[in-house]
Amino acid sequence: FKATDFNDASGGPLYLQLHRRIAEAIISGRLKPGDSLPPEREMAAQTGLSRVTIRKGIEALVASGQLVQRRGSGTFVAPKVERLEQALSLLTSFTEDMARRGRQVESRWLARGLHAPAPEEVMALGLGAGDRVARLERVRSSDGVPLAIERASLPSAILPDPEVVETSLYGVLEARGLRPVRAVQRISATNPNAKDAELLGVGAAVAALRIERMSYLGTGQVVEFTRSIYRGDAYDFAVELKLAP
Ligand code: 16G
Repeated sequence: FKATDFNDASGGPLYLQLHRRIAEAIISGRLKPGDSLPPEREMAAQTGLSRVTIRKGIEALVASGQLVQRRGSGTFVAPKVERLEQALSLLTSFTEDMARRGRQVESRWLARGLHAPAPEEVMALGLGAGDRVARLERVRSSDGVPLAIERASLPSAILPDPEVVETSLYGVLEARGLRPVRAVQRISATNPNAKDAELLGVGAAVAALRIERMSYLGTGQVVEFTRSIYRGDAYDFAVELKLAP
């Protein structure tokens, strides 16, 4: 961009002109997924716009997910994510889903430990007085792209040692004969909050899916109560429907 790109008089507010220019460059492919934008002060020098105007012009593109900002390393054109089709009728784990697609799994731990349960967890897990809860909170990525944030709560009777879970929770449960065999899931539309948007590397104005899963052993005992935020631009959930009886 150069100073002559921006017209004070007729083109509307300068930050919107910048916003439009960047959006056009992304659509036309002149800026490609993963490309970095020059630092704010460099853009200001190139365009003659103030740093405040530059920041404002970029802000809305970050909120809409077209640009991503990584603390300390700058502003980038959002990487293109490949959409994944996820069957809704099978009780699988994230690790299994990705392995089936031949993809690598990475988990970034946000929290993993035993806690006194919150009222919501007591109710969901049917905990007794004095029972503890194992909490596993992680950003789940595949091939370097964050796809979901999962916050799982399990009765400590099921998982007394949450720190043993390194990669697959269902893997650990399976080895102990505690793999859930049934689950109920609820999916609803949401926008991620600012913190979750940053963890997922998306803008806070993008669409996301909130998924709650309650899973059970064959005996009916609750195994997990998991609340997740899945990226709306990365997932298609698909299910086969049958004629109602
Ligand atoms: C899935 C489940 C989650 C479960 C996790 C275990 C949803 C929508 N999905 O992602 O409830 O805790 O698998 O995965 O909640 P893991 O065995 O790879 O740790």
